[in-house]
Amino acid sequence: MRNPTAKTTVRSEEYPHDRKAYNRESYDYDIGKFLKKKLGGSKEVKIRFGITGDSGTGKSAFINAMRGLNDDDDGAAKVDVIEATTNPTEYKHPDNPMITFVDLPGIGTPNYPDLPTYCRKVSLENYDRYLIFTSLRFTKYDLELAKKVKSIGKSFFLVRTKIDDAYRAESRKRTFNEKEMLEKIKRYCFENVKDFISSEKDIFLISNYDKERWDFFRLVEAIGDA
Ligand SMILES: Nc1nc2c(ncn2[C@@H]2O[C@H](COP(=O)(O)OP(=O)(O)OP(=O)(O)O)[C@@H](O)[C@H]2O)c(=O)[nH]1
Ligand SMILES: [Mg+2]
Repeated sequence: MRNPTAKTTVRSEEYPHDRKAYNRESYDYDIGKFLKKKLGGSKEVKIRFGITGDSGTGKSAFINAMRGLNDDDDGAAKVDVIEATTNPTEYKHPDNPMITFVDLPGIGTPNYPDLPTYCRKVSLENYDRYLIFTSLRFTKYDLELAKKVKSIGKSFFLVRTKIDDAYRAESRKRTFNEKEMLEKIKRYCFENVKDFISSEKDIFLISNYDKERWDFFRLVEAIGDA
C-alpha cells in the first residue's frame, strides 16, 4: 500500500474539486471524514466510482480486467459485441473493499438515447467519482457526461480504451510511430475535455486486454489513490 502522507499534497492539487464535492450537504460524506481520509489514509470512507460512457467502449471489460477476471469467468461483468450492460451493477475493488465500481449501461442506445433519460435511469448523480470511457472517437455523449459530472461538482478520469486496436491498425502505416500516435490520441482527448479536467494526467490510454502496456497500471494506481 502506498504512503498516504507522501501523496496528500500532490493529490489535493490534482483533484481540486474533491473538497467541494465531499462538502455538499446532499451527500453522505462530511469534510471531516474527507480530510481524515486524505491526511491519514483512513479506510472509513467508501468511494463509489460510476463507470460511464458510450455503449461498447469497454466499461465492463475494464471492471473484469481490474478484478483479474476473464470476460467469461463466473461473476464477471457481462461483455459483448452488442449492447451488454442493462442495469447498474456494483463490483468491489479487488484490493480495497472501500472502493467499488458501479458498471453502468452505455449511453447513446435506444434504451438510453439522451442524457436526461440516462441520468434518471442510472441515477448518474449518485456516485462519488467517475470514470468516463471513450473509444474510437470522442462523441457528443462523452462531452455531455463530462459537463454533467463537472456541473455536480465532482471529478472524473477520462479513459480511452482499445489502444491495442489503434496500435494494430496504425502500425500498418509505413510512417508509424507509437509515441506519436499516443501523443496524438491524448492531445485529441485533452482538447475535448480540457474545460472539465484539471490536468492531462487525468486522461488514461489503455487496453483492457493488454494490461502491461500503456496507462493501465497508472489508472489502477490513480483509482487506489482516490
Ligand atoms: N480490442 C479491445 N477490445 C475491447 C477492449 N475493451 C473492450 N473491448 C471489446 O469491446 C466490446 C464491448 O465491451 P464491453 O466491455 O461490453 O463494453 P461496455 O462499455 O461495457 O458496453 P455496454 O455495456 O453495452 O455499455 C467487447 O467486444 C469487448 O471485447 C479493449 O481494451 N481492446
Ligand atoms: Mg457493459
